Amino acid sequence: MREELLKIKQEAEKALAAATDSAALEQVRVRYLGKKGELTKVSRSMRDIPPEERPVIGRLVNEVKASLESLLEERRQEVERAEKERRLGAEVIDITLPGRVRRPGTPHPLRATLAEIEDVFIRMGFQVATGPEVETDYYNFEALNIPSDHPARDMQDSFYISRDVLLRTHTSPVQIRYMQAHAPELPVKIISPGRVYRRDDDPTHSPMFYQVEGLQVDHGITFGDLKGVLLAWARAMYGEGTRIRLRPSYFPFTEPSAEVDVSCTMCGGEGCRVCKGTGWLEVLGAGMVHPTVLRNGGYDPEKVTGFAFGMGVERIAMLKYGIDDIRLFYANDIRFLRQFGGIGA
Ligand code: FA5
Repeated sequence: MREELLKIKQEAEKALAAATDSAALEQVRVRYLGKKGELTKVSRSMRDIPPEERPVIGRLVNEVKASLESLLEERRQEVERAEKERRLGAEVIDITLPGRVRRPGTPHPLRATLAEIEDVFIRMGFQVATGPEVETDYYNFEALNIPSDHPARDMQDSFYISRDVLLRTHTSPVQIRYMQAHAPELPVKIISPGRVYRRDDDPTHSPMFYQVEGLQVDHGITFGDLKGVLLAWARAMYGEGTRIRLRPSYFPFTEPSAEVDVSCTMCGGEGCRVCKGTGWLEVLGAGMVHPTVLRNGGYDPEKVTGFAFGMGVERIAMLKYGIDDIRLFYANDIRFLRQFGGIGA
């Protein structure tokens, strides 16, 4: 029995010395000190030996057990230290790597363009007014001198909610709403930015887009005032050398009416691909407020005159940034959006 115990002790010591990781150590522990391990087996067979030898063998079993346990603990500490060193050695920390920077958001190019447009007009003394996107037929068409059988309605194919309610096709209804709310106050001098909707969908036309309306009504407002305001805006927006050109056009709510072109922002008027060789880019519609519209707004066209204009914000942003597809504004592609301003760009 004694020999057997010493043999177990020697074997276990050898196995402990040979184990080089925690898993191997655990195997050795189970094999010799576990519930079904070699030492336990010896303790169990105590009843087979003569009673007088039991205390001696019992003590020896306990000694072997204590010695193996303390050796196991020693080895465990050594092995864990070695394992930790191996891990640290394999894990190379490069302290020269740049940190992970959290990118701040950037303003959306349309928001940035809108803010710039608003800024220029605010500096010229215009106030910002808004109106609803869900509009009545009366404000969107009738009050603007576009009766239901008027062919001009075809140019603004609309989304109807009911027979008399629709998503507004332009920001011009704000002209009427504002005048009705403020007549007979003078001057009326507002811009009105906002979303508008049409049944359009191609690389340069979106079903939802932004416009900025402008309206100035006062005693003695002339076409010259309109031209001066638009020229000042174009120069603030696109640079001092910018020129504008007005071409006769037609809108039911202005008379006379004009399409306003800006000298090409890409070639400066020489003629290029963007302006299709003409040197000019069409950016907005404008004109002198029609007497009927003034009357519908609550003003006397015999006493006051006014001008109005409406510009497409996407168009202006596309020209400013050289963007050739309007759908990029709404696709939410972070690679596109990150290119505009901000620290994260
Ligand atoms: C109007 O909407 C008039 N209300 C503008 C106006 C106001 C004229 C006041 C006179 C006085 P028009 O339909 O041309 O006009 O649209 C104005 C601008 O909106 C266009 O020059 C264009 O830049 C933009 N636009 C029109 N349809 C779309 C579309 N589907 N997607 C993007 N921009 C558009």
